[in-house]
Amino acid sequence: MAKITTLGEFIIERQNEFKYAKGELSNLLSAIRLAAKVINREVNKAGLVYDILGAAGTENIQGETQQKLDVYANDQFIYALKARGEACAIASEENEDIVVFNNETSKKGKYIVLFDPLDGSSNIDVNVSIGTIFSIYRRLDENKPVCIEDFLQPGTAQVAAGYIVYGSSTMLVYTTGHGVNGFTLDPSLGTFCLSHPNIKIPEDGTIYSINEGNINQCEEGVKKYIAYCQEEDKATNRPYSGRYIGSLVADFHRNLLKGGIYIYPGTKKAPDGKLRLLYECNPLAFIAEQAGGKASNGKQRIMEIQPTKLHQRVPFFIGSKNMVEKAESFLI
Ligand code: AHM
Ligand code: MG
Repeated sequence: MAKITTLGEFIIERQNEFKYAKGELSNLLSAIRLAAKVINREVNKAGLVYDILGAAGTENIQGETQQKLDVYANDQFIYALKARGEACAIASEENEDIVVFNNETSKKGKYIVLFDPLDGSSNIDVNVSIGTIFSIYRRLDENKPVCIEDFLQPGTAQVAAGYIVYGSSTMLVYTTGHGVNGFTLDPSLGTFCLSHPNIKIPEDGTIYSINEGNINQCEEGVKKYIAYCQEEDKATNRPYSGRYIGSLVADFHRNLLKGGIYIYPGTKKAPDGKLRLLYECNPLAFIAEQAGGKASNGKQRIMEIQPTKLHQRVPFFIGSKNMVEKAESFLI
């Protein structure tokens, strides 16, 4: 039988790659994987337990209806991170402001964590893949109370980032800046096992992912790039295939493994697009770059954007290096 490497073993094996205290990252990731397993358990019951389905009757600060599972997943992340003491505060898509942990174990925590606890949650009720995205930073000054500035660091300052995709199987993919590795949850063991070591995104791909319903709302450059994707040209394998699940994590994950580009551009109605820089775009950009891909807002590298607010949105072009560069060449 082939030797299984669990996520826990892998983290310990690779902890020398982490430039700060070794156990800290291990504790943080251990909190995240525990929350992921608990969320996975609930996500898997979504079709069975009728009262998990449907709206919780509350709205998050962006005016979107929260699903019960969004709230549940958010709580699980907060409980797990608070219990370990490495994180002193978090920010989440589901909370308007940062949440500071004032318990004794967490006060001195050196890290802050941003996450989207359940992304693509409109897909929950229809049994389509959803995901969790997380991003970890070192706080700026341990001797000062944690504040919003700790969260407004550019993506280049991330110390680790990852996502969990709850799909036909559940996978956790993460990076600490030394490549990207993927782990599949073995439900019989309840353990994430290394299944995708050292993931590299193909430099070129043949998949484009965009909500084409919005195409008339997009700037000319985006329209022209999509027309380019659809054009016939044998030499460059065009037309490309359009694939859009409507769950960022799942769309990104497919393109990461197969090669492709995901685009959520600015539109007339929403010039900055829909996706949030801090807990959706930056973590996936870190993973894409570590896998050899690219992420941009069309003009600038995502990870170099200086954030100005917690829930900032940004146009997003991510995936295979040559595809992102080609898309950028159409934008003025
Ligand atoms: P959410 O964070 O409210 O779930 O929204 C983010 C999701 C992404 O997962 C997905 O790619 C996108 O919204 C789909 O949006 P649209 O329906 O406008 O194409
Ligand atoms: Mg989201």
